[in-house]
Amino acid sequence: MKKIVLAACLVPAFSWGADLTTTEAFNAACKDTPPQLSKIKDNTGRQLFTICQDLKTVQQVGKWAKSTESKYQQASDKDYKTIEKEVHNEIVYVRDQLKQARMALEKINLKPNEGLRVKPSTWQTDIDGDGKIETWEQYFFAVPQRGHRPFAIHPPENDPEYYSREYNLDAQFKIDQSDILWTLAYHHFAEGLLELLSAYRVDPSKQDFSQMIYLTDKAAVKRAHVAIGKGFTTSLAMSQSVLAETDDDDEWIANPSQKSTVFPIPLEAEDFATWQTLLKEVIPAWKGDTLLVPERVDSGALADLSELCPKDQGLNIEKYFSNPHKYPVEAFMTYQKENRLHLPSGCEKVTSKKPKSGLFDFLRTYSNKQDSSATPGANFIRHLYWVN
Ligand SMILES: [Ca+2]
Ligand SMILES: [Ca+2]
Repeated sequence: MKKIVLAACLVPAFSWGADLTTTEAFNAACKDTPPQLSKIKDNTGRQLFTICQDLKTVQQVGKWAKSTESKYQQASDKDYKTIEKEVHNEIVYVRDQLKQARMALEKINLKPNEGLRVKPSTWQTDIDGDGKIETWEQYFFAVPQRGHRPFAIHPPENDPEYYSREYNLDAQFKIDQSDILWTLAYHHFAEGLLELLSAYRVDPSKQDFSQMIYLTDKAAVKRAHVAIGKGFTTSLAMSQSVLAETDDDDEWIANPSQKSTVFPIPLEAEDFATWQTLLKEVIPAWKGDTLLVPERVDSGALADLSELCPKDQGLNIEKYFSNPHKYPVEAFMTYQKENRLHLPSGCEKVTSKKPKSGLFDFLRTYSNKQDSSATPGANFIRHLYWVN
């Protein structure tokens, strides 16, 4: 979440020269930025709009989470319907807010020197609306130290020493078009995920567990498919844009020859190659141009996917999203019976026009490489959350 939020809030600026490198500039900028995207006419304003719009979303979620936490802990079974509705409404709200920021980002095409200089550790605000800025709020947007680290998720820390040790509190950089694409890809993914969540509702009073989660908005599933697809193509365009950069000027995400960067994960040429190869498999599979036919494997995460569809068929992801299950849990519940996920609406015969995707081949080769040695590029997928 923090990752998406940082991505979301990455874009700032003042055409009159006030960069977002102090808390005062940040607060003033978000106070002055018009809330309507239609009133904004230039790239500086759009960068600013995105960052302030995402800040507002983060604050709304923070406040909502704080106000509902104790209420939900005390809730009884009969309150469940109300809670379910409130959570659904919050998902829809956040989706619509993110959409505004995404639309601003899509309009940005930065020329040299139009990008803002930003220092995220100075973006300090009261996120949960209790009138205080606690340590976790102070450093919510701060950038972790650059270096290789294991992936970890933990609740926000409130210890100032943790931030001085693990974070680069001096990190600042100048936004360029690659960074806009980096941020945009996260917005597409987040919007797609929220579209998907918004499409389903939960009815715990259902006796049949497999029907507890049910589809109510088929069009939202389609929109989710489109948004996530745009996330993949934007991510590929971003990797190409980063590799094409020849300057080395206070970078955010950087190619191997750029040394002036505060991006938390160092990326080598092999990482870019792995990333692009992966996306070049994922994009046609996502669009339904290739079909997913898992390799038979004996162990590991892919073993459970040995079969998605009947013999000689593969999963067409696009088709599945166009005609999604009314009760998605059923797909898993029938797994025991059919010995594969129950995805009849997405299965299709493999033909020369709809060939088998190379995605599972790639993933198997990749995971073998990762097991056998510390090959450069082999750790890349672990860092995907930083490069979307
Ligand atoms: Ca607070
Ligand atoms: Ca750059």
